[in-house]
Amino acid sequence: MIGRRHPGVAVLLAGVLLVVPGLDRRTTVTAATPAATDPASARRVTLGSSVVGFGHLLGSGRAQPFVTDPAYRQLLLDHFDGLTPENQLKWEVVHPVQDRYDFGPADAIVAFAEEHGMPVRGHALLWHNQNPAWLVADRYTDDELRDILRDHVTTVVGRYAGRIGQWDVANEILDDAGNARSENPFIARLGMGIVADAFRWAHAADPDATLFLNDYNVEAIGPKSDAYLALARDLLAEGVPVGGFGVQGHLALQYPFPSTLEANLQRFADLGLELAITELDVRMRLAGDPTDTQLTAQADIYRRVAEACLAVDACTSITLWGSPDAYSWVPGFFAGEGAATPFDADGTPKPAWDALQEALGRIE
Ligand code: 9MR
Repeated sequence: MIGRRHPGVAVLLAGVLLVVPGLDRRTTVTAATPAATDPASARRVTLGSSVVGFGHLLGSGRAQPFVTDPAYRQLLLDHFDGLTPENQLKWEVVHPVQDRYDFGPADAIVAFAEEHGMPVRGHALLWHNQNPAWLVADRYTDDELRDILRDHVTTVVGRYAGRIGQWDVANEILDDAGNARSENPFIARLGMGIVADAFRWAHAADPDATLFLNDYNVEAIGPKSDAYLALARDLLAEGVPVGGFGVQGHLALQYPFPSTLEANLQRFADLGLELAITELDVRMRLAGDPTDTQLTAQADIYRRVAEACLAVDACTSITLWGSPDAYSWVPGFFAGEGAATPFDADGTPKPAWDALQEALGRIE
């Protein structure tokens, strides 16, 4: 259904199954017994993790923990309800050659998730990064490029129809000023109309999947989130099947907390969209191990994000990006920063994990 108001998370009795829109179509998530007096436990927000390291072509030295590290797979099972392939559904992995798709890495994760009753988010169909050389070689006519995208969206979404409940269809398509991102190879050539096409093709391939716009630096109310709000409103007015807005949540101790997060989520919810925190992590500058002060401040940020999501009925999931710290993308991208996930390098929970659990009403 287009632009529908999601019903929120159905609240049933303690210990029975709760329904998470979009993420629950083939699986339900067993609820922990909520404390009757705790408002945070009035509904369950799906807590997901990205799955790192398997099938990622860039960064050749990278570990492949999903394949090689049983402790990592156990961490996923012990702590998370759902999974997002971190790199395995990006073009460079899933569509490395024009006439060949490689679904092996994504299939392995989706099968693992299904085996364990974990819903899967799909990431990402239209993005400016991690595109294979053949795609960005600029040797196609506009019509050919459009056909290539249609084939990709149709094939990838179609393969997982009924199995991947949410897709980040358009990822990071606006810059920080709120303008169309010129590095996006499809938008650069075909204009913003291609975004609507991508949503329509994805919807045709899996009418039940919830289709998201997704970006970073959109946690707070500001020029970029304003532009997304306007874009979402326009797309919905045109009947484009946008169903959700994903706020990535790559936060850092050294920057102010986005204190308008809840209000920002709510205004997208008011359009009828589902909300998700899609890539949460909280990095910090390090000189050795994190200090207790840093760990406490980090825990506070995780807690505040969870509280903001819980405060908005249409916010149904929080995905942590790349837990544990050993497998986080952060140190490779921000020199001198790290410790961004709620689990230290060997998978031991940090104060941030307890704070997140408390905020979500999963522990007292
Ligand atoms: O975590 C991903 C990392 O392994 C990749 O090397 C990187 C390449 O661009 O992408 C990372 O994930 C990104 C996500 O797909 C989109 N939002 C920003 C994330 C962090 O860069």
